[in-house]
Amino acid sequence: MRSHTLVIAVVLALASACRESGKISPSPSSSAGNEQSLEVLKAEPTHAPEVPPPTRRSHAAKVVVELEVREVVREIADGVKYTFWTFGGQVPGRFIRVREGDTVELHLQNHPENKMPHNIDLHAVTGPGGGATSTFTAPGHQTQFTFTALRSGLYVYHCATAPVGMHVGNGMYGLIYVEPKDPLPPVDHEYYVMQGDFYTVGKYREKGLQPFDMQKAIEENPTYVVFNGSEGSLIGDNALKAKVGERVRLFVGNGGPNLTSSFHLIGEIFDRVYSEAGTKVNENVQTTVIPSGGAAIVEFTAQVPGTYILVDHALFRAFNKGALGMLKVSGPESKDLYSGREIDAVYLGDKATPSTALGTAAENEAHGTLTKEDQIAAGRQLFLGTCSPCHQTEGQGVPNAFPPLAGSDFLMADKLRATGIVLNGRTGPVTVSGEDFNSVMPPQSQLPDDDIANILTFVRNSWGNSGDAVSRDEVTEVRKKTPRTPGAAL
Ligand code: HEC
Ligand SMILES: [Cu+2]
Repeated sequence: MRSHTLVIAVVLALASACRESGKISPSPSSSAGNEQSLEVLKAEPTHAPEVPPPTRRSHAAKVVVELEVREVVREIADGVKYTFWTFGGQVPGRFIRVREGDTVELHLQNHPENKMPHNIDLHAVTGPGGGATSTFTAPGHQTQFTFTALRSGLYVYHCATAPVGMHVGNGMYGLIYVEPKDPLPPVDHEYYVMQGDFYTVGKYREKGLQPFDMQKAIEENPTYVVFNGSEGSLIGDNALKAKVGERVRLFVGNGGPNLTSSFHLIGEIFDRVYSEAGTKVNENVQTTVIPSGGAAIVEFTAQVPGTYILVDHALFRAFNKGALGMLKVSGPESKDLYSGREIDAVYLGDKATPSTALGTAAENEAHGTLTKEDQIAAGRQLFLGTCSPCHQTEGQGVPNAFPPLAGSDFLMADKLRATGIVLNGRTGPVTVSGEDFNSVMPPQSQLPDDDIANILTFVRNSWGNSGDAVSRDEVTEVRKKTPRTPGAAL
């Protein structure tokens, strides 16, 4: 079986070696390089999660790579904007693919609208600074240097302009893959995923344009840890896709600037991992460590249909800072391998049903046009992620354990008291619509004030409840007046 597959792989590789790659096209450029006789090609680096196709070359070439630095405002989470510094307009930077032995002529362009100087250090370079010293580039300027890709592997590149941590922390990193002369076997899908940690002045999911927080960065206390530059980058319609039986290769990088990733795909085992993106293969790995400024290549075959969740298995990063993505596998069930139904909601929370409600509510609040309907829509999504595990999706609660919110006289009697319960939790006997409970609700004060206002507006206007909206200002007031219980978030 194994050798059979191998034979097919070799035949495919040989066949494709005879074809020209669609993504790399010849270029007339003939600037300085080591060997004038080399064929000159222009690389077409891709945005994540796409990966350029294999070079399908059996000889070295001179590859011209152009990277344009852009400083752009984009969403890091629903309704939360951030000024990213990027190689190519998105985080992570564009994926560059060359072949071992290639001469790479790298052009770095710093867009005239940018405010900062930038440069590039590619870990694939052998030479001082990895190119950084040759590429210091002011806005509106362009620099270039040439290197030989001596060693195969998947390498991080990043900006190395002072303050280096800040340039990297704003998203200035990407991956360059130097294909080995003897290439990896072809697979059905190759994807590009890169983790990064971000530091904002506002707390997690606090809306609006959020400035970089130098102190949090120095303390290595990120507000966001995300794949591919935002919380939503691999969620819902943006999920990675594969069919049952298909082989998947993930090129995974970690830009940092601070955290090491415990990269894990819930419900899969990586049957092959090139740990630290080196040449050695490890087999049957559950979670692979990816250091800041490092990478890994992981491979597996999709066998059971459903939604698989990519996480940093340092789990507060996944569930409270955004380090969560999806791979959707479609195709026939194989009950012998897995009997059950989909269990998305357990891990996905409010990501299970992606919506733009949070962004819309934030936008309308900023413009002073927030309606009760906006709040209810945003609150519905947040409730799923935050409250429904205990109070249940229809607010019906669980007898003797979790009191109902549906038709709750206790909830509706006093909205500021209810706000205080969400912020500070509650413990001790309580009677809700004639039923007695005596348990513990943990404080939810990690949520920003507008999110709490939206959740309360939703629960107070759902499942038979009807009441007025709760405003962000009311939540802010209650937060100020009531001290946090020990251990709760501020
Ligand atoms: C980990 C489980 C858990 C989570 C999560 C949780 N609660 Fe509760 N909640 C409880 C328990 C248990 C009680 C009863 C506490 C007691 O006995 O004093 C309660 C009580 C309440 C009450 C007062 C009683 C009632 O039913 O009216 C309200 C209001 C409430 N929760 C709202 C929320 C909201 C809104 C969220 C989401 C932001 C939430 N809770 C998240 C467990 C939870
Ligand atoms: Cu920079």
